[in-house]
Amino acid sequence: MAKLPTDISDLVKQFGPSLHRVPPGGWADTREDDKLVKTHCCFCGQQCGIQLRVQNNKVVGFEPWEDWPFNRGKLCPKGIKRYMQDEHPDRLKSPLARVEGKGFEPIGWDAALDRVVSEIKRIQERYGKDSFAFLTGASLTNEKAYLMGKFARVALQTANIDYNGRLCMVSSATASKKVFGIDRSGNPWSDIVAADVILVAGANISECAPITTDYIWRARDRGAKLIVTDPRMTPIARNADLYIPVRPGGDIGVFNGMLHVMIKRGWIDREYIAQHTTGFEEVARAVEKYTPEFAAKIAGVPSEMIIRAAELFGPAKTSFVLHAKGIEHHSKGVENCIAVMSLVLASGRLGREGCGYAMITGQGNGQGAREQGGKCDQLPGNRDISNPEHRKYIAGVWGVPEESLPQKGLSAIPLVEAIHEGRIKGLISICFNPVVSLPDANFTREAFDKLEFYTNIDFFLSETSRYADIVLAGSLMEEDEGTTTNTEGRVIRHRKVVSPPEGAWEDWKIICEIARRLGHGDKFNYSGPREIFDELRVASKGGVSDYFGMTWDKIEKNNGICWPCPTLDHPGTPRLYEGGKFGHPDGKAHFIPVEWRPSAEMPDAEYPIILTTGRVVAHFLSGTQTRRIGALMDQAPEPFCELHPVLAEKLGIIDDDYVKVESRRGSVVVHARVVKTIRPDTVFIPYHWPLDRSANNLTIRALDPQSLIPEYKVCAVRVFKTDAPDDAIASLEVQAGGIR
Ligand SMILES: Nc1nc2c(c(=O)[nH]1)N[C@H]1C(S)=C(S)[C@@H](COP(=O)(O)OP(=O)(O)OC[C@H]3O[C@@H](n4cnc5c(=O)[nH]c(N)nc54)[C@H](O)[C@@H]3O)O[C@H]1N2
Ligand SMILES: Nc1nc2c(c(=O)[nH]1)N[C@H]1C(S)=C(S)[C@@H](COP(=O)(O)OP(=O)(O)OC[C@H]3O[C@@H](n4cnc5c(=O)[nH]c(N)nc54)[C@H](O)[C@@H]3O)O[C@H]1N2
Ligand code: SF4
Ligand SMILES: [Mo]
Repeated sequence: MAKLPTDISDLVKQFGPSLHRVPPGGWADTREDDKLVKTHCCFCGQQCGIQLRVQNNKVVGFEPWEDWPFNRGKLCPKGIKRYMQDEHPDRLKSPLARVEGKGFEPIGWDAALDRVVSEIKRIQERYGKDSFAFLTGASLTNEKAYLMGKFARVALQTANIDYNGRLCMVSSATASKKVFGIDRSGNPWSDIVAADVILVAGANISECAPITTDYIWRARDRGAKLIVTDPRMTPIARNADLYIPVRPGGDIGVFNGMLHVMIKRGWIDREYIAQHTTGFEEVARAVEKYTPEFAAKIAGVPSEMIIRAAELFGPAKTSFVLHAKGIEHHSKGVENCIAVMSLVLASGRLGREGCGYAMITGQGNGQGAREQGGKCDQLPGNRDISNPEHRKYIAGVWGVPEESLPQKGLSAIPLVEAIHEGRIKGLISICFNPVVSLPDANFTREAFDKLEFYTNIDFFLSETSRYADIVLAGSLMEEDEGTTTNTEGRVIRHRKVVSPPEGAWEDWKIICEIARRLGHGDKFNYSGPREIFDELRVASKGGVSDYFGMTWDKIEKNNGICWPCPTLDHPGTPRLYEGGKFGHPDGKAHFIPVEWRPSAEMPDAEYPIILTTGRVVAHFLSGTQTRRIGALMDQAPEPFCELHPVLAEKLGIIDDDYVKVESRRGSVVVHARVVKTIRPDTVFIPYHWPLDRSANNLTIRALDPQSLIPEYKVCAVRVFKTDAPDDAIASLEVQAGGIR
């Protein structure tokens, strides 16, 4: 037997010096056609820096980008595996046309675009401009998001444009505007590290904002206390000083109860409140009845927990609140956010180091996309489409008469309802997979079946693309250049890493070409995203989210710039509300009283269990991208139903059994996962899967009346043990996208 080496130098002798001889400049320089490009992850709102490895115009791997300040080289499993999308065999490399009885067949661009344009014209002439709608997405760069808003209003002239951020950021955005006058997280993430107490409300930080975990750990290293509210003991909750297993929909109990105790014990900043806010007395009156005992009944937790939360948060010197969908995906999502914002405001701890709040941005450009005009009620610069002054300004930038700009149209769910009712006949969509992601999926599928014409721009054939008459082959993030605005409100540069494969086009080119064929070429005559950005800067000038003082070069030189940045010599604004200056015309923050009310569908004798839905770390949103990556599917191959051993025993279910989960709208059959980390009155299913495994077969189309976000986090279900579905394996294969 060969003698084993006893130290490293022996190893080197045995295997040769190449083991540790790195060529000058690193391995990347060993081949001329091999380079690393510094850019950002395409997935979540953390927008981590990453280096993509390119060989022969192909993305073949990645390296960490350790100098990018936000994530300092760290990545989550999705960031690590994202490069596997690029050369995926499912990648669309040509437009496709539906041929009756045959499925899809590739067709040329000219024929595809001709068909799209003639159908838009036919439907709009026959049924009116608004009968053709547009759904866009927040994974698009700022440049593309801006272009989509302009395209809908100038080329399609439809009021009915909305975006998938409607399912995501609108409750926090509405609340933040109402309370602080600005729709953005208040602070840079570095402020989390300097906080003495951190309250995480309804956010599965470790799985959904994984890099934020590192900021919280760094605060913990300084001795910071952590409070987490979530019906499930998520990984971050396991490390909390106080974990509050709130009943889904019960958060106002926790927040109003905490404020009640804070007022009683004198843990509020009366001077700050007097100087910088309005409306506190009304809120104080409203929370008077939220004694810990009363609040505890609403929250479904012991009153001691609410008192303890107030004791930790109330007297702290510095504090930070982070919230996400757990409190936002409700028919009272806006009120939930307002209630937690009241805690921040009453403490007077915001607008300075270690003091503030963040609504964690979900999608990669969740922040920027809504600012640039993808929402039915907004024009670029976070302007209001109903405000005559705002309309006039944007009409001027676009060179069209103000009267030609459509008014506010339908938001995403009412838009799909209008399709179902036959009021909307045609649809174009980009960067949105509603058949998987909208609530009440059976209803959504019926609606898409009714469209006279539907075209979709994607780089994979998504479940929604399957309803299209024409599918247009668009581009991946790394196949184009532009900017996104991360969860801190920081605008960052995405590099063009490779060109789209032959036969696919950059998204912006597709849209500009459709606009040209519709007769609006003069307004869409761009040489590329840089030129679009320059127009966007002007369009945002003077708006709340002012990008005018940014250029791509300046953004790059500064590792990103936070808006507002009104002039070229302005450094940007990482921290809002310094010195107690808020976004409302009176310069103050506005307290707003909120009362708890039940969710739209509460459990009853027929459907006695609460279903809540959400995510797992390995998959992204509707899964179109991550279900195609074998390494991520290995980590999370299929959905499951999490339930507590007490509930499982009552239902005669053991771990790994197949269970049928049924609501008034539909059902799914999935494996049971019996865990002690969930409330016994609640079950949880992640929603990244389609068809018979889709959590959205079960969810309800109830909306928050202000933000119009769906209530994904509460509906009533029943659960029982069942046999394996006949096609369990086949169905998994379909869901993986066919080919891995
Ligand atoms: N891995 C992964 N990361 C992602 C995404 C992804 O798809 N996958 N998507 C990105 C996007 S777009 C978004 S919006 C974010 C979402 O990020 P999160 O909001 O953190 O994720 P969710 O899983 O939707 O919900 C968070 C938690 O809310 C809890 N919850 C449910 N009901 C309630 C309630 O009534 N009150 C409270 N307090 N908590 C409740 C759930 O148990 C869950 O743990 O993640 C982003 N990051
Ligand atoms: N039950 C339940 N449902 C939910 C949620 C929940 O918690 N529970 N969460 C909701 C939330 S927060 C969100 S954000 C939504 C998300 O829901 P969707 O927005 O529908 O999900 P995505 O998977 O992002 O869909 C985007 C599609 O666009 C494509 N795409 C991505 N980037 C680009 C691009 O740059 N160009 C082009 N042309 N195409 C692109 C992808 O391939 C994919 O097919 O889901 C919502 N649905
Ligand atoms: S998915 Fe989010 S946390 Fe993960 S690497 Fe990408 S940007 Fe970072
Ligand atoms: Mo989201």
